[in-house]
Amino acid sequence: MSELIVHTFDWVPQMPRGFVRDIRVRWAMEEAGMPYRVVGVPFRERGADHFAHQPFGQVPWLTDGDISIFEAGAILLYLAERSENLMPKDARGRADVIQWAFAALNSVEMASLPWALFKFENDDSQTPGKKLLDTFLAGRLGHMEKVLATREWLAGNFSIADIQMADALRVVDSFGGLGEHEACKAYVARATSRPAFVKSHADQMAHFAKAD
Ligand SMILES: N[C@@H](CCC(=O)N[C@@H](CS)C(=O)NCC(=O)O)C(=O)O
Repeated sequence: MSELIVHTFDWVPQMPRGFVRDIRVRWAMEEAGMPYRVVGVPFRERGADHFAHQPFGQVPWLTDGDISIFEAGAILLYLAERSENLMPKDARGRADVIQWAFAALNSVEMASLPWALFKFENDDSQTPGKKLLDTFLAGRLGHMEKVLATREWLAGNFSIADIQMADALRVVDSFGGLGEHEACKAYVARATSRPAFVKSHADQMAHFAKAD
């Protein structure tokens, strides 16, 4: 493996700090004990080189020598192939992690992110569209509550599935949106008290503060 470099913005406004997606990549590499470096790319002026690595002009992307990979979920899978701290090697264990990693993105975050975007905008309107979103999220949380009431981590040991699921739920929790879902709240607290998360979060906050 060559040097792992995670690319994130050189600066972002206060609001998304602590939630910028490079945190998932940092968290995974910290859990795996993989050495890495963080490179900041311009937030305001996104050039052709940025789009060559990340076609939506977003962050993060990871480089590993001449391999460049975008989408936090894809990056986590890429890293997980290299560390059993992130995903087991056996077929059953891998399948379990992969299904939950996708569920985090495509079943839970699909509801939690749009819900959180309204919160980021301080929009507590009760339009029919917003009510639909509240109901959509409540449904997903209800199912996750049952799952998380019976297990510590989603797929046996802690894995990339937990990084994604905990991060997708954490943003809801930060706005008090987990409500009475005690198992979801306990899961987020458990995941975010891991030293790898604590360090990643502190490092991301310091990275953006440096450019203020
Ligand atoms: N699906 C992408 C989403 C990445 C994403 O939303 N990145 C945000 C930062 S958290 C971003 O770059 N926002 C700037 C923009 O969309 O212009 C991933 O998971 O990597």
